[in-house]
Amino acid sequence: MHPLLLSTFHSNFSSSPLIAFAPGRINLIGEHTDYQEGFVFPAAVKQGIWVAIQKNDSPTCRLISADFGQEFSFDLDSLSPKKGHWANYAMGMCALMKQSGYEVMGFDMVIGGNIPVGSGLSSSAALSVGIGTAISALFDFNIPKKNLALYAQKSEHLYAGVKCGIMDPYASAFGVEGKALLLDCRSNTHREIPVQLGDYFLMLVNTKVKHTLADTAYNKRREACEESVKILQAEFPDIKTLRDLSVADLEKVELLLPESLFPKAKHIITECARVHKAAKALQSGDLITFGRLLDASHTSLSQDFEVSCPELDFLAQMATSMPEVLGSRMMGGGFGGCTINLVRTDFLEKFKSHIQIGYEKRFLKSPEFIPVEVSEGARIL
Ligand code: GAF
Repeated sequence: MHPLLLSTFHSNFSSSPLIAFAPGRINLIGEHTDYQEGFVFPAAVKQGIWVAIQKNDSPTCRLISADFGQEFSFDLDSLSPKKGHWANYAMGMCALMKQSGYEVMGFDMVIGGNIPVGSGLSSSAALSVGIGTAISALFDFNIPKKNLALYAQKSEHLYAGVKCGIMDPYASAFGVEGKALLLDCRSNTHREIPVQLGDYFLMLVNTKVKHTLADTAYNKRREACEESVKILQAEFPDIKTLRDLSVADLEKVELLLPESLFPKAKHIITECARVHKAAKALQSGDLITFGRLLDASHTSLSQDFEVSCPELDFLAQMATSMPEVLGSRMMGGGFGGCTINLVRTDFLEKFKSHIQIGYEKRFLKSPEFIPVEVSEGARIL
C-alpha cells in the first residue's frame, strides 16, 4: 500500500474509501507493433498506482495527488483537458465512460504511486486503468477490463496527445502473477505464458533520461507505418496493417517503399516474427534463443526504427558484452526509459556494479536498477 494514500484521504475527506490498484508493465518483446495491430509480450509488475475513492453526491470530482501534494477539481459537465496535467487522465476516463452511457457522478479521490518516474513502466496507463477500475467499482458499473483498457488508450490519444497502442493499459488490466501475456493487438485477446527463467532474472536499468520530443517522434513513427501501409496496399491489396506481412515479403516490400520508410516497416514485420519466436522459446525453456531475440529486437529498434538514444544503446551494448547476460534491449516507446536485461542471478551484483561504473563514467549520472516481479493486474483491494 502507498504510505500516504489513506492518511491523505482521511485528512481531506471523510469515511472509508474504496481502494483500487493498477500496476505498471514491462514488455518482454514486441515494441511499437501494437499500433499496427501486431503482437506484443508484456507483463504487469509489482509497482503501480493506488486510487482511493468515495462518492460525494455532487457533480464535482475532487482529486488529490498524494505524491505531488496537489489538488484539482473538475465538473463532470465540462471536461476539458489541461495541457500536461496529471488530472487529464481522470477527466479522460470520466469522459469516455460517460460517452459509453455510464452515469458517472461526483467523487473524491486520492492517487498515489510508486512507479519510478521516466522509467517507461507506463505509469500513465496504470493511472488511467486504476482510476477506471475505482470508478467502475464505486458505481457498480462492472465495466469489462477490455473496455477499461480501450478507454485508457483513447484517453491518452485525446487528453495527452500520444497516439499509443493498446499494450500498456491491456497489460495493466489483465496482468497475471508469474505470467506474460502474448497479446494479439488486432483481436485484443491474449494467451498467458509462464515467465520461468531458471537461473536467470529480469533486471531493468533506467537511463533516467527522457529525450525531448519523444511524444512527437512516437506519433511520427506511427504515421510512417500508416504511410507504408497505404503504399503497399497497391501491391498487397488484402493488408490492413504491416502485421499482415511476413518476413518472406520483405524483398518485395523493399522494392515498393522509399528508403525513408522501408527500415521502419521492416522493424514491425521482423519484430512480430520475433515475438512469436520469443514466446515459443520462453515456453520451452530455451533462454539462449529468447535472449538472442531480445538483442535482435534492440538492434532493430535502434538501427531500423530509430527510437533508441545513446544512453539506451550504451546500456544494451554493455550488457550484451557480458556472457552472464543472455539478452538486453530497450523497452517501451524509446528515447529514454529502461533497458530490460536477462541476467544470471548469481551475477546480478556484479552486473549492477559494472553497469553503474560504466554508465557514470560515460554519462556523468547514475542509472537506476529496478528488479522485475511479474505480478497481478488491476484490482480492488
Ligand atoms: C508506449 C506506448 F504507449 C505503447 O502503446 C507501445 O507502442 C510502446 O510505447 C512501444 O512498444 O509504451
